[in-house]
Amino acid sequence: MKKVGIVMGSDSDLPVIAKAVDQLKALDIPYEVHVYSAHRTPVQARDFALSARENGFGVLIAAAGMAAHLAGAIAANTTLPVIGIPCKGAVLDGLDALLSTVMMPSGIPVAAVAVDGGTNAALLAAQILAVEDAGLAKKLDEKRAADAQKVLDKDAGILERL
Ligand code: RP5
Repeated sequence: MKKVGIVMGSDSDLPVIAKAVDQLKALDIPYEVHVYSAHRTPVQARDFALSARENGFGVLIAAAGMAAHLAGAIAANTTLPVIGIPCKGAVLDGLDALLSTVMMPSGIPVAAVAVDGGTNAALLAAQILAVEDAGLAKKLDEKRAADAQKVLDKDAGILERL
């Protein structure tokens, strides 16, 4: 199976990345994690993106906060699918990172998930890999069914809680 490459702009983004890693582990998807910043280590971020396809990655996740250019900078240097996670910062509640991540110029797409959306980033990466992987697609179907059942169980018990 192709690997998922996860890059965060700072280790302060780790709580968001942990959610993505947990989800990838639950689906037995191989991954690598790196701290590369679009601003503080632009050469390493660029080199990682440029070599990602030949290094066995199938999809990349990039998480950053504030002026969150990481996902865009990664996407500029690869045609692998790139999923951006805008991370909540101290000042603007993640709106800064959300807009920085999602407002990409035509020609360089980034698939942005919600602010701090580590779980969905991993699930979207899994769905991309599952296009060519029937076993992974089955696991995703089973997870959807299990998640739906949890909601149905809550529905069945909701009156008792009122
Ligand atoms: C961004 O700036 C990082 O992705 C992080 O979300 C934010 C703050 O970084 P630190 O100052 O905590 O290293 O580049």
